[in-house]
Amino acid sequence: MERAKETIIGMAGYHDSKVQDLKRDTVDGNSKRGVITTDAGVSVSNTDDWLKLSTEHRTGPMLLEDQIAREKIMRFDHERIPERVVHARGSAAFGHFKLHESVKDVSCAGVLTDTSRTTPVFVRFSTVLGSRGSADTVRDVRGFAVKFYTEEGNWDIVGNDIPVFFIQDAMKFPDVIHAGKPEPHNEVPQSQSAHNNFWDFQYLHSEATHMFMWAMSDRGIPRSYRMMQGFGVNTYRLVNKEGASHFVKFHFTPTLGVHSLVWDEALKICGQDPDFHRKDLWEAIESGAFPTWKFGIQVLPESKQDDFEFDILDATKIWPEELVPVRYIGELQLNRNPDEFFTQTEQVAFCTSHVIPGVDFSDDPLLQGRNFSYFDTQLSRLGINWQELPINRPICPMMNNNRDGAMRHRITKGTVNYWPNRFEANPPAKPSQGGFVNYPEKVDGVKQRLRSKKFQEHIGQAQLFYNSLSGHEKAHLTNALAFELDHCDDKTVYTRIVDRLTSIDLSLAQAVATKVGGTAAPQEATKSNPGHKSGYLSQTAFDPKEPTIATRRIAIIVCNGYNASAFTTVRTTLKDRGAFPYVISTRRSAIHPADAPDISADSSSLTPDHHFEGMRSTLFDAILIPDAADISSLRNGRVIHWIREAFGHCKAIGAIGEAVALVKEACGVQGVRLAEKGGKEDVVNSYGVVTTDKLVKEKEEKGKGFLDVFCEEVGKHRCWAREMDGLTGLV
Ligand code: HDE
Repeated sequence: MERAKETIIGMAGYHDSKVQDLKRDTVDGNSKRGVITTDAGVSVSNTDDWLKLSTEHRTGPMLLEDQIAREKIMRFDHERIPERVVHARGSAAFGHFKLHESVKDVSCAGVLTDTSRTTPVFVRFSTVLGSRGSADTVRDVRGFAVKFYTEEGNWDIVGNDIPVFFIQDAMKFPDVIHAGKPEPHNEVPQSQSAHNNFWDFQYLHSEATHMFMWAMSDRGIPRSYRMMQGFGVNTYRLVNKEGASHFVKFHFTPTLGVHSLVWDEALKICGQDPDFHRKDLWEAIESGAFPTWKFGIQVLPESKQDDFEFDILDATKIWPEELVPVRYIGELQLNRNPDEFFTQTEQVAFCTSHVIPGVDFSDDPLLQGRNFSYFDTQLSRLGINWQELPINRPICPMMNNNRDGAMRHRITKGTVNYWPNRFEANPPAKPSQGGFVNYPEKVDGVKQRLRSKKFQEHIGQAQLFYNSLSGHEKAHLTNALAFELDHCDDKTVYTRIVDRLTSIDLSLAQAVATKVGGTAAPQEATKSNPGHKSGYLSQTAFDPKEPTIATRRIAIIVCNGYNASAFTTVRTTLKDRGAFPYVISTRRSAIHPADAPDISADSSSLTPDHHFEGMRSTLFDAILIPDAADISSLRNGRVIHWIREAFGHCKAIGAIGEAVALVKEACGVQGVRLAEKGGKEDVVNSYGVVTTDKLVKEKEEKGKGFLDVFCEEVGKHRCWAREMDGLTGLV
């Protein structure tokens, strides 16, 4: 009862309740009001020179008695904590969850039934294998961990961007991670699955087949955290007010669609901008383009548990949406960047065991092990009192008799720290008061180390996934396997994987074998691919109904003598439609339009955002080159490479007037048509290369012009036909 009262008080301006909570521990590091002090609060007059025995002419030995210098150095010496054993590299943001449709038929959780609530969240995205300082765009699974600060306590969905996992039983986790992490003798390679040990493990565990197909698909190299799906992966349980239980899987689907980089681009970005995803998330939120996901559940009544070919508790299997549709019931939005990386993104600690009344566990053997592991790992990473840290503590009142331990900082007044006590202080809550009650599952079995029969089939859903991909996705997957196995120099490893591929799809196996070696001959044991498909596995299934250019990074290439009116129309239109346009030129000092070539005329100059050497085409989604009188100043190897590379990565390219000739020089391959001077067509769109002789103002204004066609191409993410028709030289 007490708790309910406090909860309501704490809920004033509810959507900000976690913000209010964090304020208690937040100070302004940029403030000019105070002076610098020691940790004990004593003002300090010098933080630059260690106390020493010196004269004006000679510097003498330093004194150990300088407690100010010692404190500064000692604090620094101990700044690091162990990085996460997996998912070490990540970035996070605050936001909220809004429920649109109550699911009180299946759960009594407030966050899933009360549509008037706005629940604060903190979401951390991550790669799995790399160290904290590794690059963002490596091929890997991405973590998608959501902490809901609900009125009934914290609920964590610790998910991934891929809906299945490599293994079925948690006890295998150390093996799969050891095999994937850098090899033990030389700590090579960093954040890569392209090595002998990873693939050795994959072969020796045929249960991993489905997941490695996902990891090798475009899902392994997302364009942005904002453009990935999130999946709870494990099967959980929802329990309603009447105590009835349903099995459930959780889904987050991005409203911007699901999009990926191309491999050549991902590789290059690892060097050109290792923080690419981190910055992308940060910048989108700073500019007010808040990433959103639809939140959905797949629900199955207990009575249907045995109705499928697969075991619904097997985390290497999806529940195909044709069999169990997703019910979209809410929306997740990220809208605030953290104030400090360490105390928030690094110290946040997720636990699958953090559930709230109305959500419970299933007997999924991966989930059960995870429930132990996450709690356990926080002890070595953050210490026993990790749940007290500001980012981890709940927004609702918290009270129990857990006390002491290193770095305890909460001060609990009173004379008793046990239950029951003579004061009846802090009694357990009755179920009617919201006390958590475990679902009274009836269990019947023999105590033994065994997985049930349906866990033994491992190929069917790998085939379902492969068959459901579009042509370009299949080509990417084939190339990814060929890349990875090329990095395995142990013949046993790559020939075995080719063998495994023959049991999925013979033509896939043959294509990979041709590149890496091994024999993809149909064997007796080879399963024929029955060709079944699902409509929800290809990334293209999630393309937004209305293609959008919102948050797309578009490079506008300009040079001295640019056409000011064309440039202004282009930049304004792109901005108005939500894109992030950047002006790129040969230098970052002022350039001048054709009608104001006077270098001293500051008012008519433009300061580009970057020059060609500072950026690369890989860091943009599309390129647009407005008309310019002096286009020949862009005719050099670097600029030609910029445009040519964007063409190779299937990006939309737009050119106006004189710039068309430049595009022709860079990517005028046979098959790509371009606008001709004085030609009949106003706008030519050929393989996503959109060209026009000149920008016709009325057409642009009425919405049928060059910019509409260009934006439509950008909205499609990439022009895959370019690759599939062999124009890029990359497939
Ligand atoms: Fe994790 N995992 N995991 N994992 N996992 C960790 O917990 C573990 C698994 C996932 O941003 C660790 O706090 C076991 C599946 C994410 O802080 C650790 C098993 C899925 C994150 C751990 C799995 C995940 C982790 C390391 C097999 C997708 C990052 C640091 C049974 C559904 C959370 C930490 C963050 C982190 C154990 C399998 C997702 C060691 C034993 C399946 C997103 O506890």
